[in-house]
Amino acid sequence: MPEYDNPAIAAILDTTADLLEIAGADRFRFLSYHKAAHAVRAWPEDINTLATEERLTDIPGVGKKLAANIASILARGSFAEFDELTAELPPTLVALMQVPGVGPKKARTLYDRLGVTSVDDLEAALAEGKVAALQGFGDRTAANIAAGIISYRTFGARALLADALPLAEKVAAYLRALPSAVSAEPAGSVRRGKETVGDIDVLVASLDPSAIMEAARTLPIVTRVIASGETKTSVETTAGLQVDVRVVAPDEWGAALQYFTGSAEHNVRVREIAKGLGLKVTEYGVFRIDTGERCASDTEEAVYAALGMQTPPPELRENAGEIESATAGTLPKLITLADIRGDLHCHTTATDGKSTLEANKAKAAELGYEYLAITDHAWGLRMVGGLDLDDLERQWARIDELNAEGGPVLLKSIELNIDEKGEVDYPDEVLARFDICIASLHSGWGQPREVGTSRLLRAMENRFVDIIGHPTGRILRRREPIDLDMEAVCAKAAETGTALEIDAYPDRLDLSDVHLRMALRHGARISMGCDAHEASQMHFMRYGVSTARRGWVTPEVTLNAHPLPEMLALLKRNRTA
Ligand code: DGT
Ligand code: CA
Ligand code: CA
Ligand code: ZN
Repeated sequence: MPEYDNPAIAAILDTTADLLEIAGADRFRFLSYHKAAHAVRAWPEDINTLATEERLTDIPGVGKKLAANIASILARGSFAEFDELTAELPPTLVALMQVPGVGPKKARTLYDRLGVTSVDDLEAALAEGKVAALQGFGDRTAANIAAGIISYRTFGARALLADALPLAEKVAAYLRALPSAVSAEPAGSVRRGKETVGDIDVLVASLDPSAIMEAARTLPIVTRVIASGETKTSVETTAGLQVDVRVVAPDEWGAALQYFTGSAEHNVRVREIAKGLGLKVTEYGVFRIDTGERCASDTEEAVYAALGMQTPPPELRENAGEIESATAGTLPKLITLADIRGDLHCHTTATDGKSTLEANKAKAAELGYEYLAITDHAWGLRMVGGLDLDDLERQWARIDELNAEGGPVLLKSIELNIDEKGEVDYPDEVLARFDICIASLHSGWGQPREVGTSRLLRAMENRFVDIIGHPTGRILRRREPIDLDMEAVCAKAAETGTALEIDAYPDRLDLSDVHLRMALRHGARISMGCDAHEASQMHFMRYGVSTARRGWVTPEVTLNAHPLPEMLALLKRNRTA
């Protein structure tokens, strides 16, 4: 039986939820699987340990029934309800739902009426005009779906970093521990910290390639060997992700790691520069073109040094200026997880969070934080029980008590909702009583760019709005960003002293790397928070840090890389005019 880890279990629970939705199950039933999947993914302990100790129900949202289902997956790869569902509906249908323009109902119709079970089938049906001919579809819907397929092929089929990175680290650790392995590290987009990845690349140094290839084919998480040669093996894993394992000689390690970390664009530019120096860079080393002599290969630092460059952190390797900066010796000192002194975005049971103030504080203490901003939803978001004044007084009183006990300081904060006009909840005299206010858009998809932009600009003019939360509202693989003039947003943020957030929740990572660089260029400050709806989700900060690094973010510009008094002094509300 192949081994399942937390993301692999979460993937099956998500598939179950999607199949239930396609099957027309009621909302609570399929949402309960999505919620459990989220929680399993975020849970810091290994699912197998929990199962062995019969503690699966420790995970929030996992009751007796779900616990039994998870135990069944661990034992035999499936569970009764999943078997029933997949007897009726092929599990590949869930990929259809990820195509923008195709929801659960359309997926069902496409399957029932046209026998479409995959994105490839869908593409064929579109080409034959069968989709447009379906009742309730028509030419416009068909064109919309065709556009959706292009977007799906570019983004939708990719995995979240938070699912891929732990798996990549596990595979690397497993291979590194082999007696025949000298070293093993994740490479590719995972090493670059990209928010979504196509596949996982792991590089191994060894003098016994066949032993490494054998180990790669028999990794405990393998469900299928896609291809296996002398130096490269590709396998499919229980999480559905492809893993490519490559093996190189130990003295080629640096050159191979440089090559397979990519990005392809970075490598192309590196090779151009090398050529100008009379050098040739391959996955085997840096060579002099005239004599063929190898000048560097064993470490990445040696490879870049041979080209007269500093070694760019992997997150920067996108040919977006890092090569010029590395050549000039001016690479920035990027933020690291160790720089983070607190988390500026989390929810509690007072609104739609699953953990109490106490549990969140305990987690902040465990992570070594100095402070934690409690940012439940404000009144305007009534659908999630947004807080009224009485609720706030109650929460503040409890925060005072908890702060009196020492440990990480809980900050009285809120996630305000930016309304259609750009106004936020509560009158100024209430807003003035918070330590920090985040304000976020929770609506506006499909609005003209000017409307969304002016809502954000207006919100930033409010002197009590310290931070704009998840500025574009994107949900990776599910929801496009709100159309905004980000140059104007970043300029306004800098002008008003409003920080822009990196929401570190794995499917948000919003601001993105590109927008972060824009924000920095305008001189805006950055704030980081996990948007945890469960205390364990505060572990997501590492993905926010990856994104920050990809955006060239330094600790200086990051609010929560500063000690509490300095951080507070940097807030808009505390600026002296
Ligand atoms: P992904 O998997 O789509 O998220 O992105 P990567 O960057 O991990 O791409 P992948 O897995 O195809 O290849 C890993 C790295 O290996 C890539 O970043 C650069 C290098 N590489 C692989 N094949 C090629 C190639 O044909 N040309 C170039 N220039 N580089 C390649
Ligand atoms: Ca890859
Ligand atoms: Ca690959
Ligand atoms: Zn939030």
